[in-house]
Amino acid sequence: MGEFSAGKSTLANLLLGCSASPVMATPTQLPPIWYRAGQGCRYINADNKEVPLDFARINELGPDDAKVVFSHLDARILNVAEVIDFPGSSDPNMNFDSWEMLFPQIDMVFWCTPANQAWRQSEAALWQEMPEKLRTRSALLVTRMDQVTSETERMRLLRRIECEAAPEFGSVVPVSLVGNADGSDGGYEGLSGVLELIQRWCTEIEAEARMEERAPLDFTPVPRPPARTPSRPLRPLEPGTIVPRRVFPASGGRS
Ligand SMILES: Nc1nc2c(ncn2[C@@H]2O[C@H](COP(=O)(O)OP(=O)(O)O)[C@@H](O)[C@H]2O)c(=O)[nH]1
Ligand SMILES: [Mg+2]
Repeated sequence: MGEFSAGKSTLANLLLGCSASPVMATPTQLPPIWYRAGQGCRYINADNKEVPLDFARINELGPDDAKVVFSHLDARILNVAEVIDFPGSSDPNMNFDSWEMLFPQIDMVFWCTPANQAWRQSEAALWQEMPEKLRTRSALLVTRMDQVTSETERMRLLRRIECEAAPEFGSVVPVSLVGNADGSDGGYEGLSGVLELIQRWCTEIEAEARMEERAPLDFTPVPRPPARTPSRPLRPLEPGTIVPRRVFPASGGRS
């Protein structure tokens, strides 16, 4: 998630290991694209019906045509986590209702903010409105760090983000999503940090799912077998039938 041109599709492609998501130079109004393992592509139209789609023609979908596009791919990451590439949150034509429809399905969020205009008021305002469940496992990725050339500028930017945005996220990761052949981390600053977060959160989510699978505690009383009733009714005892051992009749006494 994030605003236009923040690097969302570039990140999706890096995670998927292919150029699946259209990386755009101009604002477009693509619907959320949900990548899943397998083959084929379809979208959910305004009437909630599934319609087959030739992914190459995704640009032809108008903003109100599709609530979400499901694109099935053969990518390693999709065996552990599905990836949703959201449209820019700053798009005035954005259909927020179709976003909200997806929220219950989302386990972790990477919010991309570009270093040159990082964490604008509009982003902060929208993030505040996100449900708590989405914010629990979330990271702010400060993209385009390769374009911040001076160390002073870098320190100043990250200090500001630390104050203004870090408390709202689980993590803040400065990243560069365009490769730099001689750089460490495969040239993509911060990418290994993103992969570690995904791995850690997947492990947590699996552990939570296992706990939920366990039989719930049941506090209803366990039924007891019925009390044994004598086969014939007991006769009432005659007085004096039972003499306590240590009590002797007053007349006789012990010799
Ligand atoms: N230099 C640099 N360019 C980036 C980075 N991330 C994205 N871009 C470029 O920003 C443009 C928009 O990226 P895109 O992924 O389409 O942004 P989206 O609108 O958030 O999906 C593309 O030209 C990308 O190559 C980055 O970390 N560094
Ligand atoms: Mg995009």
